[in-house]
Amino acid sequence: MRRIIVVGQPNVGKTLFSLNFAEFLGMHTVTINFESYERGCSSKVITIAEAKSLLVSAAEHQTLDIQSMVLTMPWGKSAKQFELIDTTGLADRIDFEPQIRRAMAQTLHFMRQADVVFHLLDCFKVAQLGFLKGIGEIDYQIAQYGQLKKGYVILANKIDLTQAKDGLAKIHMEFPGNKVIGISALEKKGFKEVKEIAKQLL
Ligand SMILES: Nc1nc2c(ncn2[C@@H]2O[C@H](COP(=O)(O)OP(=O)(O)O)[C@@H](O)[C@H]2O)c(=O)[nH]1
Ligand SMILES: [Mg+2]
Repeated sequence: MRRIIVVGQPNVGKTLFSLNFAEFLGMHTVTINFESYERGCSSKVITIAEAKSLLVSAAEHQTLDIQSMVLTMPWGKSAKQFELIDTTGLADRIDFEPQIRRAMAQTLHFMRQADVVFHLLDCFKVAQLGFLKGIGEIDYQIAQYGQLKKGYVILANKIDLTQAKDGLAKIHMEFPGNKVIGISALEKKGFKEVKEIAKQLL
């Protein structure tokens, strides 16, 4: 089964994107498989609404497990299954917490195994801080690594917030030659385009 991995800095909206994209594809209840160095593997059947209240947070590093779901994409007259993998945020600095360091290493491990990389950036943050501070060294590294994959797409998130469009323009300038889609994980904006590109890449 093909795998799409969702990566980016902490708090860019990876978990909200993953759950709302699952909902956009028609899921109401999902089985989430959790995997971490400390806790091993487990899985949970949960409604998307419950998962959002449990797993999405304004606090950094809410996601310390690899959280994957098997989703279905319409495929001609039938359907195609793929895995969508939500990850721990990658940051420039080396974290003080060993648990966070291990979770980041696990993100890198899963990124190696993925076919397609969805790289989330925060348009609002880039608009506010400028690209020097809003885009991390880690983001340029992810972009470089993404070129080696079957598919690499930048999802410029939080486009619903005021001034975020300035951030989107800056992201387009910083990553020329890459596919960039402006999205709102919160309002499911841009999801139709994300679905179309996912269909091409899977
Ligand atoms: N306004 C807005 N907020 C968002 C959007 N996506 C995520 N958020 C918020 O950003 C915070 C971090 O989201 P989360 O999905 O947990 O980020 P993660 O750490 O990358 O998984 C939460 O408070 C979300 O509600 C978006 O598209 N628009
Ligand atoms: Mg998360």
